[in-house]
Amino acid sequence: MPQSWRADTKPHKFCPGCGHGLVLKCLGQAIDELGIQGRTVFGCDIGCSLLSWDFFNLDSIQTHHGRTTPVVTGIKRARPELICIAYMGDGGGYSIGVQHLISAAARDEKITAILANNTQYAMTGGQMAPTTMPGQKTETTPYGRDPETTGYPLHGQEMVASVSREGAYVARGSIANLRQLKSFIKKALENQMMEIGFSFVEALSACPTNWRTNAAETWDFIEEKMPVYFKVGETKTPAVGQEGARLNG
Ligand SMILES: Cc1ncc(C[n+]2csc(CCOP(=O)(O)OP(=O)(O)O)c2C)c(N)n1
Ligand code: SF4
Ligand SMILES: [Mg+2]
Repeated sequence: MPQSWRADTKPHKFCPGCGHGLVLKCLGQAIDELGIQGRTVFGCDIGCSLLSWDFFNLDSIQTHHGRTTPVVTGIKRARPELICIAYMGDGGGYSIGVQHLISAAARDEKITAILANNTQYAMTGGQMAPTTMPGQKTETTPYGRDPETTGYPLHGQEMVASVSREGAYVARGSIANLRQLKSFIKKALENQMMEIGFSFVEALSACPTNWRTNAAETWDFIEEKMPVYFKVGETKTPAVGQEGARLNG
């Protein structure tokens, strides 16, 4: 268990097989390895991410749905010496709070945003989100998402990369590759520590409860189906910039 986790609040409250715990494990390990526990603030959204409000032994704040990014931005502006993290779901970051995420990236706020993409609004029962895959059945698309009437999955990570400035770090990892996901989160935090620029990591995550999948189906969705639309890799790094985008497949 990462040092920066609170042992007294474990086992955590996520469903069995949920991806949030794995993303937060990578975050905890990155905080440990960077030695920043004493000066890190953690903000979480409404959505299943709110179940992490007491997850870490860090100063933590739980915000209104979609508003984690501006709240954490405010903390960072008031206390620039702190390392400030905004944790959210795909609904919070790419739908109801998309204006905040995009604006923070465009303003080059020196914060780190981490978004768990589980292709739907999980906490409210699994409705369609901008990230829902074509043909995917949800509470509001019982016959499967039809791109003709509801569009194709939003490439949120690429959207954030396209509006962010040189010096930003933007990547997409997956719970299917925890070592890589941790390294992306670590690089994002280092970007903030070195005051280089905005940083953002999307993590492909799992929600077996609303997907109604068994273990094998869950991993198939994460490893095979999601990467068809959501390419895993670093899209923007301070060293190579946006033009040198490299996707690691
Ligand atoms: C302003 C507002 N609108 C709607 C809601 C209802 N609501 C709560 S959680 C949620 C969905 C969260 O989905 P996501 O951000 O993807 O997180 P997940 O639960 O999937 O991890 C919604 C719509 C709310 N709490 N506040
Ligand atoms: S509903 Fe889905 S996202 Fe929420 S805790 Fe359960 S498995 Fe995780
Ligand atoms: Mg979601």
